Amino acid sequence: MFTLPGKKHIASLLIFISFSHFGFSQINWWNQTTAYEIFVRSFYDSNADGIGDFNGLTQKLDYLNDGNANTNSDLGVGLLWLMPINSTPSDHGYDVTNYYTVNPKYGTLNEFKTLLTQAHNRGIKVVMDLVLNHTSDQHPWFVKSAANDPFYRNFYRWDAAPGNQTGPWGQQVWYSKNGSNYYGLFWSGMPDLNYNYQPVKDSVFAIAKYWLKEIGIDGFRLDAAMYLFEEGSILKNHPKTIAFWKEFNDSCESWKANSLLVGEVWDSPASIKLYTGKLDMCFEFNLADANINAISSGNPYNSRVTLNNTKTSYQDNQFATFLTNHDQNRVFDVFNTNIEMNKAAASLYLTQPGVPFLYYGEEVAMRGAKPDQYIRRPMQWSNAGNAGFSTVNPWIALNSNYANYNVSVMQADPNSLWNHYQKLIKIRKQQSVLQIGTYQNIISTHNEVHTYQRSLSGDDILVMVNTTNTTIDTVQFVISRSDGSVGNCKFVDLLNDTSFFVMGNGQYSISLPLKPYQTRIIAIDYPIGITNNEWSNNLIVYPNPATNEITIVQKLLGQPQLNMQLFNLKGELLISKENIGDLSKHQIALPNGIYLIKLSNELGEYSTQKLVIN
Ligand SMILES: [Ca+2]
Ligand SMILES: [Ca+2]
Repeated sequence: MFTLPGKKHIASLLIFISFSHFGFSQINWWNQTTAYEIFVRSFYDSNADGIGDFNGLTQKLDYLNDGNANTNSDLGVGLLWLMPINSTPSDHGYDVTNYYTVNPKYGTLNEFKTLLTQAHNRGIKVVMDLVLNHTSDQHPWFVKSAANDPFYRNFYRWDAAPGNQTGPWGQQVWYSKNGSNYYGLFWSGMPDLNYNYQPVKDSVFAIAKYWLKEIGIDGFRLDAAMYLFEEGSILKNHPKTIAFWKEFNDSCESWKANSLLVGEVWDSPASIKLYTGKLDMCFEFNLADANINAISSGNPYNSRVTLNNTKTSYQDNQFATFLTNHDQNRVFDVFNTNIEMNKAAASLYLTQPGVPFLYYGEEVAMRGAKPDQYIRRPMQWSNAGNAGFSTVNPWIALNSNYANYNVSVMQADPNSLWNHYQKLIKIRKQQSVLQIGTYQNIISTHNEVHTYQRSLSGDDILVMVNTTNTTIDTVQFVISRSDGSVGNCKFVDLLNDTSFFVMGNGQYSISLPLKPYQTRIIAIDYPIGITNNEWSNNLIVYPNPATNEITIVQKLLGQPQLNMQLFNLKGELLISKENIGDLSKHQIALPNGIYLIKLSNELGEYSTQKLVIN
């Protein structure tokens, strides 16, 4: 069969669809987008009280994604994870006092609904943090429980004599109150719910149903998902917890089809694996650490091993990737404010398998190291007063670096981290091979270059990230097309907008330079060799090698008119002629070397041959 770009893509699509029916390749909406984690309190303040709010976020939706694929002024993310929006006495919101109301400092429920509608109008999905392991100690459930209310007493775990049991990381977990003790995994202000008590399960199922069905949220990020059940010394990943999530997921699916459940299981990959097929996906903390470490240490080995392991740990691409989140020191601090390192790390997770989650402000190099409030400071929009976040002093001080590191300044600089993120997100959006393709490490002459191939139904993308601050003159390696097809290929560097041809017959020897921390994302275009079909077998170019004139013959009679194009090995078009007839001569006044001559017709058929001039 001759090679024809249009047909290839139709064929890809058919394979793609049929595979998905047999579970070989999952295509969920969350696999087709990049996500963005937002702390509403710190995103944008619309009413001059120093606190970010729903209306502020609505006003900034066009920054996140304006719904128009042709503009480059937006970041291009398609899924928002909102940190807790429910009523709470705290700044962070992970201690809920009412699961049916929103934090009044963020706005009203109607304002939240407007945000949701406006996001959906732009093709943006929204999931919210759902904190089910514990509540605030000010939640009416706990207040009644502590007061020995007969119905609510068992909503929480009480023990008159718990002994000296400590938590999963050795911390205090039992706190005394009114003559007994309650269990609080994280701190005394956040008592754990008792999931062995059926009314608790019923209550949280009703909450999920409300937000999915009544309000129209697209899913939940599940805080502390491995800690629901405790029994004896089993304080995490209890089999009952795993079973609970399966039942919860099935119910959510019945209330809203294709709703997303993404879990925080901050544990080893072996533990996360327990949730495969129960939750839709979990955050891959191990891979995040390995990718950051690859850039910090200049050695991507752990990242390569971790990525290999994801193939057997999870269903294809069903895990969430990131660099850091709201619980970790910001990545710009981790890299000692080195922008090129930050770019390289961004390149990794945005070209690897999984669903990437970008923590707000990472794209403008926001700084921050713990305590928690310092890694959740106001978004840096511009170098105006209060970084454009608010017209008044914000709820917490801004980062001192906002004058140079903000959306306005960095959007205007084509080499900024912001523009790097924007390009990566756009390339990922355009290339389904990056979203749901397979992953394979490529061995090269330079172990410090993280080199890998993503493949999907005959489409291949090669990624190279230099994890060091050293210039590398040539990185050499050999790759094959995943579908086994042969012929010369055009390699298109999607990030740098350049292309080159590589001659080969199924195996391609690549040799490329890399600057410090440079990324290359290279699409391997369809084979353009002499195709083995009747039409191209009857196209003759001679002499070859040639000196200054070639003759082109189309031997079969009654064929469509031929067009001829001649390229150098960089893919630059040197000569182009249309309707050249069945027998024609062409003067070729070019330096000695190797060229590619492409003959095509109006049916879209084409054949490309190597032409040597000497
Ligand atoms: Ca406000
Ligand atoms: Ca618990």
